[in-house]
Amino acid sequence: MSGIDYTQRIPNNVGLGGDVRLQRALEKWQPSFLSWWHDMGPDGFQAHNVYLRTAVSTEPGGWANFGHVKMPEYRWGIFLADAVPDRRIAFGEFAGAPAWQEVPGELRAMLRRMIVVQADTEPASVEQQRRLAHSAPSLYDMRNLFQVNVEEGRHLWAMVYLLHAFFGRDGRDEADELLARRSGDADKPRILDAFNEPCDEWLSFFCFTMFTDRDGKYQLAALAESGFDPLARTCRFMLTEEAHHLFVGETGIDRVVARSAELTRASRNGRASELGGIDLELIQKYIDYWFPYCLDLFGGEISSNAADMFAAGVKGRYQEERKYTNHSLLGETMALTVFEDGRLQTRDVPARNALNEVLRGEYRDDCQRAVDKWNKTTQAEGLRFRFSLPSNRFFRRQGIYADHCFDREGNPITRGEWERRAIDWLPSEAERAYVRSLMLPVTLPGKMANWIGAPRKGINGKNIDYTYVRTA
Ligand code: BYC
Ligand code: FE
Ligand code: FE
Repeated sequence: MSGIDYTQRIPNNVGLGGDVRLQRALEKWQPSFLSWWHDMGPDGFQAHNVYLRTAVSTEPGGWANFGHVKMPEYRWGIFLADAVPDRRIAFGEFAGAPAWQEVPGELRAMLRRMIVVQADTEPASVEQQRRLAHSAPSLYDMRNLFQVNVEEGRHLWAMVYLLHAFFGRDGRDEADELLARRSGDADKPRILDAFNEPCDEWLSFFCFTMFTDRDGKYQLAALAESGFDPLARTCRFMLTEEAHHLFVGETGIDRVVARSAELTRASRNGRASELGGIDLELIQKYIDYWFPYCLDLFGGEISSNAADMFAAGVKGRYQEERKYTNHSLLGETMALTVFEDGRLQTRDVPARNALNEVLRGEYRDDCQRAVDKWNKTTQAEGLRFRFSLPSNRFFRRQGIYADHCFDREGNPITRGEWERRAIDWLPSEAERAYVRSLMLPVTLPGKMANWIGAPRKGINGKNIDYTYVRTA
């Protein structure tokens, strides 16, 4: 056991080399992680050399070391963003007190639950994406998929570090459970709904990294405000990696839009599918499918959990310290649109109970910014087609709208009407089958599948036709 150079094998800035208890816990968990990665990580490409970025330190540039590696040999590290000297809790009942370096006893269950929910999404996404490489539209895209996958693996490590280092026996049990649940499994599913949805073709992958990883950004940012300092610092570091995942999703969709627009113009009937592309209307349907799933990830519009977490100083708002001045919210209210007595009406809710909705609002604005960009792309192609986001009430399965039916604009409709019209809004089986039929692998360096445009540039200064993935 001793004699292992921990800085080499598990790059870290948490003093792993000098912490025998933590070493023991991680040494037990690591083989299970590797066997999970082997079984549930990218299928069929474990022996390939992939041009990946590895974080080896938190120094400037240290988190972005590039080189070809085999994924099972990736050095999954444990990093906290630099400590803020004399950091204070910024919000809630304990505002002004020194940030916690250990878990306060009375907040133990709440913090553990939160860390487990966050942790669970990381391996879940790898499982959802495990077969995608077989149909990658280019080597560039395949590499980006693998980059996202290994980093979600590292995010799991980051959360498991917290469980092992701060939660004793039950933390270790939770860490084991994280490798036992499986995305989409009937008996042991992942915790949150969107992480049990299949993601088996690339249009869904781009929607996932655009919309689902973006939920990750906002949740991580809210946890980066936490009074529990190790959690805050872990999340701050994870956010540096997350930016690339969001880039993959946003520009991925933009490249599909650009190609679809080009094919639409070239076609005789004004449809990209005539020339083997994806119709713009169908891209909109995929957005309308994934976006509501991701709105669900923010939890209920009215939530006592959210109120408790804010009061306890465990989970703040997006940029709590920078953007807000009132960090208590006691006595404040927020107006929400609710569906009661058969109609939409406005109701004032205690502000702390509406915090999921506040975060969801920030998220929606960010998604709208991306939609506006895609619309610049269709406009530049001279097309009138414009994308939009559906109402926050459309197609929800969590929160106050979940038990009612609404059309895409958010107007209440009957269940019968929903069943008749859903097919106009969401991808049909035939449309999904069509998208899947386009997903033929393209592995010649620099070449792109017909349904997607080329990226503007390659990775880390390399050309687009660089061999980002190669056989050993
Ligand atoms: N599916 O009070 P409520 C990422 C449960 S993504 C299933 O309304 P709360 C990533 C809820 O647990 C970021 N269940 O909600 C992205 C609660 O159950 P209990 C992940 C759901 O608790 C891509 C009950 O319903 N991080 O990192 O205020 C790739 C009532 O809930 C769902 C986090 O989520 C759902 N969608 O908020 C890789 C941060 N929604 O407690 C990675 C940590 C709600 O009654 N999590 N429920 O048994 C949280 O902050 C909160 O738990 C939630 C829910 C925002 C998820
Ligand atoms: Fe992640
Ligand atoms: Fe991510």
